[in-house]
Amino acid sequence: MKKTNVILLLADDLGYGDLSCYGGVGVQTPNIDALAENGIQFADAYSTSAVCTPARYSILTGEYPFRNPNTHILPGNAACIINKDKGTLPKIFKKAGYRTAAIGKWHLGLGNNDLDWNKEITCTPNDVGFDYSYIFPATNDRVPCVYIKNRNVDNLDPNDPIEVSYAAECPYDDIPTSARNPEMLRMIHSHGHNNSIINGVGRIGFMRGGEKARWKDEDLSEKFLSEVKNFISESSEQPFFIYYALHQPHVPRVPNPRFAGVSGLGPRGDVIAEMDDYIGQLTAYLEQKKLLEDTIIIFTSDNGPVLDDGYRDDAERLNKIAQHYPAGPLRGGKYSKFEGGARIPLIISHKSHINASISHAMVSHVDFAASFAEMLGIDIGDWAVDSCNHIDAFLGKESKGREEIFAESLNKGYFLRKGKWTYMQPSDGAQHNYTVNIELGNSRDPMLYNVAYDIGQRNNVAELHPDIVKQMEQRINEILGSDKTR
Ligand code: NG6
Ligand code: CA
Repeated sequence: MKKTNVILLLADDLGYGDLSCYGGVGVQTPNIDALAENGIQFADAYSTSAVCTPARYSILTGEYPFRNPNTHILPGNAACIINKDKGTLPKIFKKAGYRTAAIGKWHLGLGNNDLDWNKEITCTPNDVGFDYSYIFPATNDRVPCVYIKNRNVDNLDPNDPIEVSYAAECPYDDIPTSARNPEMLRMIHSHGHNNSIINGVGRIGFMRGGEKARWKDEDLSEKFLSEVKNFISESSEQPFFIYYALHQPHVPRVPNPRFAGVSGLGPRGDVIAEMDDYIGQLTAYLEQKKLLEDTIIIFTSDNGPVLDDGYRDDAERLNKIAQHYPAGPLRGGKYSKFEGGARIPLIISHKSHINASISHAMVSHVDFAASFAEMLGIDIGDWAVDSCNHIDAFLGKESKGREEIFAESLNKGYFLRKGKWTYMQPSDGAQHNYTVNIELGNSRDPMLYNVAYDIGQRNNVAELHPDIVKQMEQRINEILGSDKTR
């Protein structure tokens, strides 16, 4: 019998309160809700970081981000931070005979410090365990705004080579920038995002050339889904694993015109509706191919939500009017050490195999590697040193997950959850980031919350429980000083 296919859908900056099945007010995500109707919806699932690159690093390697000093938000021309000989999630699937693909956002770097966009790229997803890849390099707000197919920029005209720079000043005097050509902008930045103008939107970084290869934000969803469908249709002989990294609702939020205005929440709500629609199309395609019952679909997000992440797209005002709180009941959001930073939605769906339920098992993205290895009967040896097998919790056969959750905020502040307690290490640094309007969870005093009944982290009870504070602090240091936690 052919093994069960796995599709891992990873949204970008989608919050714990952004789905209707998670109780999100003012949003409708019927297709994602339908996944939950055939699956387990996790209430206590976490990524390992409140920002993207480190969170994705853990999903793919089964390691906490602190083990790799390069796990910070990468520029679009960064080198690949996953070593070629590292054990990875896709390699586990490959060992078990799967075809593997990475489609969508990458943001883990490309090349080996030798990146030339006009040549074959020496390190791409294809070097870390994927048979096929169709990605954009970093984020949708960072240059270069092109697709990479396996090892090359797709649709590159050799007579129009690409140059990319992340210098503070624009090194090219013949390209449009937000400073020089504000008349070309159709979306105004609130912070950053004032370098190259691509498709009417200011980006981070400068890019010259590659006109024909540039994506249109409006077309990203269609392009990625068609790549996913092609990969599925070419995989009839073998089971497949697809890492499908959606770009929504990360900024800039530019939906296809079909979705403009549909949500009433402005572009952020519209791109969530767009994402949901494409997930519905994916499910319909699997059903049509008679593959839905042979495919585990995982839906999750890399980190918590943000409203104003650098463009004036009216998200704050419209969400407030609709009383839509992207982080749901959680405090903080993207970048933060509060729960809103790394507690994320997670749904694992497998039609006809899983009875729908809500799970309170504590689970972490870092465990995908060891858990799927167990499911596939693969010995991971000394790979994925922080990844533990919780496949039964993931598939709803067990109500208990991990003993502890360990994750980091933007500037590598750490928090540890054990049972009902979430402890946040003291740190210097701003308490509030006023540009994104998020509480960062930095405090010179230790913070301890009983999240079982104070999910919104309103009562810091550290002073009442010095013994627990001490144990939690010790455990964080033990983890940070260890070679492995598995
Ligand atoms: C920040 C960007 C933000 C976003 C983030 C990465 C500015 C002012 N802000 O530096 O817009 O791109 O990086 O997001 O440039 S992530 O989800 O990929 O981690
Ligand atoms: Ca993200």
